[in-house]
Amino acid sequence: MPTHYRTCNLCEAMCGLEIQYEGTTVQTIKGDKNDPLSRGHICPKAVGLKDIYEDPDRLKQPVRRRENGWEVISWEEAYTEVVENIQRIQHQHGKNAVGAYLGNPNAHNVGSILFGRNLLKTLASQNIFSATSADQLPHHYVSTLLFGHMMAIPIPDIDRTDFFLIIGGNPMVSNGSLMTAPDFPKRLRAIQKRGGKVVVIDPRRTETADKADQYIGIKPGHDVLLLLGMLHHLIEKEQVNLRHLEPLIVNLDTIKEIVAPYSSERVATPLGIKASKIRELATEFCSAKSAVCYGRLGVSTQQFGGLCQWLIYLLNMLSGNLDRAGGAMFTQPAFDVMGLGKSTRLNRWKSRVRGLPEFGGELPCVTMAEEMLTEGEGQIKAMFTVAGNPVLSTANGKQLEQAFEQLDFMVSIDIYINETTKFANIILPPATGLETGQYDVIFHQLAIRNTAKYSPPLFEKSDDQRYDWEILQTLAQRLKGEEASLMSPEMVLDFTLQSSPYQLSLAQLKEQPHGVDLGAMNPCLENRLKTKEKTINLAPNELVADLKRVEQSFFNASSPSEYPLYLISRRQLRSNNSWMHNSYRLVKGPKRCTVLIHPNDAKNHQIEHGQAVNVISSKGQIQLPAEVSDEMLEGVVCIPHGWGHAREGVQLQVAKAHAGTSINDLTDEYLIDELTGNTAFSGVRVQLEAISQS
Ligand SMILES: Nc1nc2c(c(=O)[nH]1)N[C@H]1C(S)=C(S)[C@@H](COP(=O)(O)OP(=O)(O)OC[C@H]3O[C@@H](n4cnc5c(=O)[nH]c(N)nc54)[C@H](O)[C@@H]3O)O[C@H]1N2
Ligand SMILES: Nc1nc2c(c(=O)[nH]1)N[C@H]1C(S)=C(S)[C@@H](COP(=O)(O)OP(=O)(O)OC[C@H]3O[C@@H](n4cnc5c(=O)[nH]c(N)nc54)[C@H](O)[C@@H]3O)O[C@H]1N2
Ligand code: SF4
Ligand SMILES: [Mo]
Repeated sequence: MPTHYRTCNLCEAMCGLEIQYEGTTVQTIKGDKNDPLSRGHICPKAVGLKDIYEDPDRLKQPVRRRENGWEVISWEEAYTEVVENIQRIQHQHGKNAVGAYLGNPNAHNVGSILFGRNLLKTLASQNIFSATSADQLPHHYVSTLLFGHMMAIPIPDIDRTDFFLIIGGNPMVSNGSLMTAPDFPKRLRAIQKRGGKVVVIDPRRTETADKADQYIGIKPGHDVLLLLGMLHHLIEKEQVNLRHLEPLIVNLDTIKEIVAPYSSERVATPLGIKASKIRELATEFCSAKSAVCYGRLGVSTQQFGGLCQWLIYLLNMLSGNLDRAGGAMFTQPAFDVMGLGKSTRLNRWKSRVRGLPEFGGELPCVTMAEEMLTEGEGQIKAMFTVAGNPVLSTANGKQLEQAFEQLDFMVSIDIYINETTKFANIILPPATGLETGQYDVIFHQLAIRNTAKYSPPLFEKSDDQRYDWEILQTLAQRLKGEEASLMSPEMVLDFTLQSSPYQLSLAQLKEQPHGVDLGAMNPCLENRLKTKEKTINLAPNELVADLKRVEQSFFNASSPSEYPLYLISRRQLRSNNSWMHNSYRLVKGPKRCTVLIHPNDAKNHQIEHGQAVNVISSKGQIQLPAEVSDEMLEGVVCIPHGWGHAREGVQLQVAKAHAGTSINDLTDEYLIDELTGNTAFSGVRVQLEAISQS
């Protein structure tokens, strides 16, 4: 049977796959043992690639919404209708009247990464949104202020570290994020085998915490206090050790001043973690041979996301662990996105209704619905959604449904008729997954080891299908009235790879189907620093000023809330955000869309394991089964995101039969990190109500 090797494009882990197939049928999908990064690891989602390829609900031709249902139309008809409507609305209401939302799969798609910007440039709208501001915007923000580029994100060197401090990440399930680390379970064990230590800080004793050496429970949104307390101890004990960063560092004295009020004793009370424990953690971190603090989704999607990432960068820098083996390091990928553009720009405009700041050409996605619903000049009248499902993925999805419903025109580039795309007038479906060529432009940049790999399409797309990049290019060209360009992603890839220091070519990569190993990360800070002055300002004004919110939130008396519990989210091994629940083998088994409740909270509310409960926030309420579990910190409940497929008009047969409910019907578009505008999914206040069993 013929065998095909490729990289899985579903999550950030970039696992190498070995696929056996006959004709156009996939027989088996296994891990590729010869992939230098993933070394044979895969997760249960990999077989989802076969299910997506074969999915009868997947769209292959454009469709138009009519009063009595969807009709298949030709590409020509679809493009013409889209271009006419977008131009009509631009002429009537101006460029800002056309908005766009870009979802997560764009980051996994080489064509969309290389060609998607052309459409955005053509639209020239200030109303561009993406999943970035429901996810990792705080990382980009802090990287821009400290290192001069949104992609200058230091990656934990977990293959060499002696102390791995994980705050708000669950890589045993997520397989790592802003840390492409396939085969995380083995890599974690390897740290322990070589005598290192892994510590997890999380409101839930997660799958990662279970495998760690130490777990510390924390109240959602309180991490900023822990980090300030740790830095305070580090500075007080004169453990600052800048090593080779010394000549580059500016404003260390300011850091000493601003951290001074946050002794472990002072932060301990609002934080709910003993002062001695905070000091111990700081001491262990500083005295380890090498150490790295890694903060991910749980400390990004919360009210102090920007501050948390800043303090984490500081902890790594001041303890001498930035740009050093076993610490936080910069990658040197063969395709270097930092080499392409200018340094990142921010704050060039503000959102019209709420005045939240732009970052890298985008506005926070929490402002999207209000920009559609609030009348006045600059109101959004038409939207593109590209590989995104914001109705399930962004805060207050119900409001977004109302907003999409009343648009003048909407286009979705997507493979499904789902909770978001059902509102589109026209859906343009791309070829996807096994039908595409792949080079992970973004995730090689964020990987714990430098490697390069190109995967050709396994199956040819049909003549009547289009790639994402072809759709994006065609729309951009027709909106501009230009001739079609002859460039393809492969051409850009080849050119860029050849001009990299590794001097690779696409042809060479094609000869190495398992990928090419370019070695461990190396110290390279001076090359990666993109600030104008070539220095690192430890204390940018924006970040320093934001500390006043810490004082207001934690050190002023607050009144008790009518919503006594905190809500957080969770990821599940067999889910991928909102869009893979149409694969039967990924959804079968016991119901997974449950609310986890600590036994004491369950007792207080007279809730039994398995009982249906209402979870209520100021934005709405949802009903789901309770799962009583001591893995929760008392006072915190937890619901997975990406469920809620029972909405009318969704054409996903399997997902509808395993619908669940959407956590984002509870989350609040006004609960944000005010500094960056990132959504705060963590820490939404809720109450529970047992539903009596009849
Ligand atoms: N409460 C809560 N909400 C969250 C999170 C959380 O932890 N808690 N996590 C947040 C995070 S980290 C993220 S990244 C966002 C994700 O938010 P989104 O990116 O908006 O949502 P996805 O579920 O990834 O939706 C992906 C869409 O792309 C389509 N698609 C899949 N493959 C392709 C393709 O090849 N081409 C095209 N054009 N379309 C394709 C799918 O059908 C689906 O409609 O959700 C965020 N929302
Ligand atoms: N199986 C699977 N894998 C995925 C995805 C998926 O949907 N399914 N999605 C992919 C995407 S888009 C992303 S961005 C990555 C994300 O990858 P991770 O960052 O690992 O994300 P999560 O697994 O959501 O882990 C976040 C953790 O933060 C904790 N947390 C919540 N609030 C707080 C808080 O206030 N403080 C602290 N300290 N912790 C908190 C949660 O309990 C959770 O354990 O995963 C990717 N991988
Ligand atoms: S961990 Fe991610 S990249 Fe690896 S097989 Fe699973 S979904 Fe694919
Ligand atoms: Mo994400």
